[in-house]
Amino acid sequence: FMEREQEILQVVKEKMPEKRYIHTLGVRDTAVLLAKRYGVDTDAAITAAIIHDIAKYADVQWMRQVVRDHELNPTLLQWGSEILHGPVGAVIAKEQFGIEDEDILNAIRYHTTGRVNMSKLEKIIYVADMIEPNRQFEGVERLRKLAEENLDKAMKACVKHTISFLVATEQCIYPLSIECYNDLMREE
Ligand code: DGI
Ligand code: FE
Ligand code: FE
Repeated sequence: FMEREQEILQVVKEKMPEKRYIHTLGVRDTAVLLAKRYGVDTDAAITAAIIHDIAKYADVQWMRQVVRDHELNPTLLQWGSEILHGPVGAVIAKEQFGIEDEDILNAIRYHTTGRVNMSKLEKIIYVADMIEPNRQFEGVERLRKLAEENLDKAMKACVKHTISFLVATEQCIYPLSIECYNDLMREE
């Protein structure tokens, strides 16, 4: 598996600036820690983590074509690369790397927005993406601490942070992000 990981990382590295690649390695390392902590397969966590941002710097027109060709949700066509890179990344994972595991594909697909009824792996990738060591924002330490204690509480706090950030910066909120937030707030 480690050889496969290095092969994928080599491809991933070429698709992004150095800084994003360092972020990718940070997400991998954090995802491994969380996977061990919460009893999730570490190879699955590594695979999802190293591929999650592969489409981040892809051309938006090309990503829109992927959405059409693969008949992904047509509402995606109204959104930019922030929302497109997850779903398109999952297509690349399947087509280019032959990943068939639906849980891994979902973790990549929903890593930006989250969704209703997320698996443990999906939550781990969402949370690891936000708290990996290179992330610096007000409140990240609290999220890191929560992630060590309780995955669901950490997920809830991370989604709350994302929604608050989007409101504060007057950005549109993708419907799945709102559904994810509602799902988490309804739980307990
Ligand atoms: O790709 P990363 O920067 O590692 O992180 P990400 O994929 O979680 O998020 C990318 C950006 O997308 C980040 O600035 C937050 C933003 N985002 C998350 N949910 C939404 C969103 N942007 C919009 N417009 N709407 C959302 O629902
Ligand atoms: Fe991302
Ligand atoms: Fe990321």
